[in-house]
Amino acid sequence: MEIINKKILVVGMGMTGRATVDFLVARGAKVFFHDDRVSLDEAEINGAKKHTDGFRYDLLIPSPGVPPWHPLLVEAIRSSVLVMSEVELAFAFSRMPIVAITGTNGKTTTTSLIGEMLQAGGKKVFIGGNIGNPFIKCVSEAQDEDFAVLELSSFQLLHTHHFRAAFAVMLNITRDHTDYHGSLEDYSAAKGKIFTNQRSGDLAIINYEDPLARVESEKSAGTKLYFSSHGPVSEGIFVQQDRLVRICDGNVRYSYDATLTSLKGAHNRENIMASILTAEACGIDREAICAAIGAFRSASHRLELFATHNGVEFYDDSKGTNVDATLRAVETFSVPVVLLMGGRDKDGDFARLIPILREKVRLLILFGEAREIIAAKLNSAIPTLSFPSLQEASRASCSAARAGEVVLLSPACASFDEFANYKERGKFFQRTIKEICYVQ
Ligand code: UMA
Repeated sequence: MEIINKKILVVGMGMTGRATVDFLVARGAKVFFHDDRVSLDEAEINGAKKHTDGFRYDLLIPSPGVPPWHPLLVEAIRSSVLVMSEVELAFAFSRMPIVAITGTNGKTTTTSLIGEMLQAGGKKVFIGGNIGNPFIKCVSEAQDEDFAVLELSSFQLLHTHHFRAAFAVMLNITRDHTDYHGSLEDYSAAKGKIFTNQRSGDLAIINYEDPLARVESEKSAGTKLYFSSHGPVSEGIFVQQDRLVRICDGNVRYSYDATLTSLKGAHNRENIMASILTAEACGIDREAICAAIGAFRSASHRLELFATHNGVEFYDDSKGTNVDATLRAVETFSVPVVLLMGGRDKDGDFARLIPILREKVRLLILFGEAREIIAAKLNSAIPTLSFPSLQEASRASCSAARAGEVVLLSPACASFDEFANYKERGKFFQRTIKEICYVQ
């Protein structure tokens, strides 16, 4: 791809936009930037000039968080200007096989675990993408890694054209980000782009139990392997009691011990199975795979047990930003739960939670902008308290929880009404709970 002297507009000056500007400026492009943040008043950032209305450019690169209905994107597409994501740009310059992971939930855990399995098997890897390390940084450097392992969001896949993953993992597709994509169908189609350019010889790894994942995988011309937490698959891996049973050429070949892991929940078994299939395909032996599973610890803000006080366990699942994630988090507990849910709604189908809330949750504490929307959709299904802020909700959870119960923050909503991102929300929750429990 030729970029010298090309006029390129980069929209959004967050982590992705800045890394993209650095890459393009270093390669001789004429780079311009736009950001809607009013506080950002620099005329130039890292060699890119501020974009002015009416300016004509050859290529537009939107940051992942910039929605497809942003006026600059709409105008670019109307005037037939090429729009591509930073992932597509990086792909054009990449030289190593790509392992790409997408799905509504479990992406970060699976990406990290695959990365650790490959490292345990002696491979050098770049781990990046939505996990918080833009892919473009990888192609800006020496590219001496054996694999690039990329967590990809629907936002990053939407504006890809030629992007091709030698190994593509689809964990699950449930309703999320409809405020951005417009509909579940468009969200699903964006995720499905992970398969679009796969060729024979490439590998697609798919959750057999997820109907949308299977539909999208039809876009792949590669070999298909399946994982299932319910029953046998024709090729791949499935759960049978405490074993993960590997099926090759239609026959049981060997199995892995499913109890090796410290990760909780059926959803994490799915993440582990997807990782095993990927690591095996990348040439990693079973010993290294098992060592990585045993050593792996869940990342911060994902069902993270961070405090125990007066017999109550406190979990931070701030990364649970959609209904399905919250459902999976609540499912993992066998003791009564005091659940904190709320934030900014993304058109969540909260009514889906009613059966699991009735079964597992003794008290629901709603907070933030979405609290009334959620309450209306749940229609008084279980005892509920409601507060404007997470701070008030956290205090109420401490007073209400009894010994032997769990307090769980799993918001099913975005954090942006009160916080910059889910990490800040999780840190705030942990700090608040610790202050109440230990300092009071
Ligand atoms: N901006 C605009 N106009 C808009 C939207 C944003 O100008 O309409 C500007 C903002 O003012 C800001 C910049 O764009 O200056 C932010 O860009 P961004 O939101 O794309 O954020 P980045 O810092 O580039 O981070 C992005 C991903 N963010 C999103 O997808 C929202 C990060 O994923 C990712 O780690 C990073 O790229 C590196 O690849 C975060 C995320 O929340 C963790 N992802 C979603 C999720 O996991 O559910 C998809």
